[in-house]
Amino acid sequence: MYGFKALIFDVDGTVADTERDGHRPAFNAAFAEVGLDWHWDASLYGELLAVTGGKERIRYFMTRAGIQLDPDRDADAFVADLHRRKTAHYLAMLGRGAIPLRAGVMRLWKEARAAGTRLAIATTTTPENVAELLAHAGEPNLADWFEVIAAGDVVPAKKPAPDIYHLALEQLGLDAADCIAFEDSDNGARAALDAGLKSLVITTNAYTAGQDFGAAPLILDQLGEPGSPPKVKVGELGGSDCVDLQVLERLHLRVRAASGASA
Ligand code: XBP
Ligand code: MG
Repeated sequence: MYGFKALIFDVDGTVADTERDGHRPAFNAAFAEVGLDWHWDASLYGELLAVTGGKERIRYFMTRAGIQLDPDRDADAFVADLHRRKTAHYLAMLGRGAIPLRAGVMRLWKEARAAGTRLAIATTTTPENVAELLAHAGEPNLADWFEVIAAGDVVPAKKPAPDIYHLALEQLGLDAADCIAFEDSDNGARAALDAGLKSLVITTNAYTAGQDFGAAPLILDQLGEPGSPPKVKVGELGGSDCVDLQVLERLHLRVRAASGASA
């Protein structure tokens, strides 16, 4: 039996490396589809990731590029249409199985499930994107493993606001102190920490490796697999060679001890 009750996973950049080779080409395909000469290369996209949410990112790009629509054009409708088209391209890519899960994710989910640990998702992307990613991850009915999937426009404010984590905790009926969160970005880390999720594991990726993750107690380049350990930046694996439930138990106990809570 473990001291924590649930694991809450971010999706983009954490569960799968979706941004550079998934969302970005899908945005570009949507721009081309409507005859826009916009193109987000990998480096520009890295800058645009400062803003979470696909619609919000399109607006941010337009502001940065000084792009103004004809005054008689409905900007919300324009952005919503572009985002709908982008989502269609992204779903098609997922449907082709183009984006695998990151190393260690499926293993840890299986370990958690076998141990009776509850699983949840808290992400900025749309619920359809989550469903399609899970549907092509190689396990039948994988989405059913998750008691809660909190995703997309269901909350007033997106990460770094803690709203989506508050919603996931509320739907789990759990306190933040009883959960461990998994994130990849500075925006995500702030959202989790501001929701009280101090037991936070960061797995960085090419876009987030240099970011500031605040008080996150465990920062690595991946979750790792037995025999293929992750690079640990902050924290320790304490004898395990990948992030497993024993590592999470030690992390959780350390965090609870540090916050003066009894084990
Ligand atoms: C990261 C995001 C998302 C995606 C694009 O989500 O900021 O907006 O970049 O997805 P996460 P949408 O919280 O999982 O890291 O276009 O569906 O918003
Ligand atoms: Mg993320």
